[in-house]
Amino acid sequence: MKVAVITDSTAYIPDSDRQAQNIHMIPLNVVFGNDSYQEEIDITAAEFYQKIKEMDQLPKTSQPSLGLMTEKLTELANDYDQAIFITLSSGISGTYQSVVTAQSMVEGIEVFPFDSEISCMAQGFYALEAAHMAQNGEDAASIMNRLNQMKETLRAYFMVDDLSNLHRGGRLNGAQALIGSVLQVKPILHFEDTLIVPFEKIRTKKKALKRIFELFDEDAAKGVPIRASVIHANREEEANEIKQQLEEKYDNLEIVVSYFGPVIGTHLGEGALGIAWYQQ
Ligand code: MYR
Repeated sequence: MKVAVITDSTAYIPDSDRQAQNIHMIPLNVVFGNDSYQEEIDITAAEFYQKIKEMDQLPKTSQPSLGLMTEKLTELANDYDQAIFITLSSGISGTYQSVVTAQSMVEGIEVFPFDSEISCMAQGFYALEAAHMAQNGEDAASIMNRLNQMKETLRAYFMVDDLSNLHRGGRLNGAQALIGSVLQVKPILHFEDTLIVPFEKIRTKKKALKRIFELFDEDAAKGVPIRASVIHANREEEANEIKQQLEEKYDNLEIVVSYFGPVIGTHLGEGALGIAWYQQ
């Protein structure tokens, strides 16, 4: 069985790693007025954060077209028997549902949609693991089993500088818990049942980060091997410092810095920061 691994662009796996691991990618779009850009292809994260400083109107985002998906899957059918398609959370984008639709439209390849119920490098962890297993000759069923097993320990917490982008884009659930103080608090956010919800209401970014460290410690202190990512929206220096701090504290940790690219950055805004991890 030859298994292809595809993920959407919001996993933000750098192109060189995608090439090296043979991970296929379908881009989501970021739309400025009448101009639509396929992220990671037409626009980089750095260009995006520069562009939003120059524009007075915020961009919008859209999922990949069904046509693009069926075209890609049809192309993969030439070389592969099965395809695992790992998407961002079905609660924040229609991408997963489109894969489910595309699955019945293509012939010659068995498609396995996987709802990561998260996004960014946390989603990337699933794609990297799937690619590693596919290279070792595992079939789609055993890869799907492993991905579901990973879900049990995968955790991600993040915070934004300003909640209004998330709120405006309709991606913040349970916002009533924050009413009265929406713009003053720095809540820690996380995913619950595919949706973004506040995890804890905290007043300052410093305290929120300290709390995320405590949550991380609940798992890392057990001594089990942890794979993690610090994810930032144009805050690379800060992300590198956090990575270094965690590396100095734990020797059971494999950690990388990753980023919130254009599509996710549209909803979180510049300055967002998060940590995602799972027990290997
Ligand atoms: C679309 O237009 O289909 C894409 C919508 C993307 C919404 C993104 C909301 C923020 C996600 C934060 C992920 C944090 C992961 C650690």
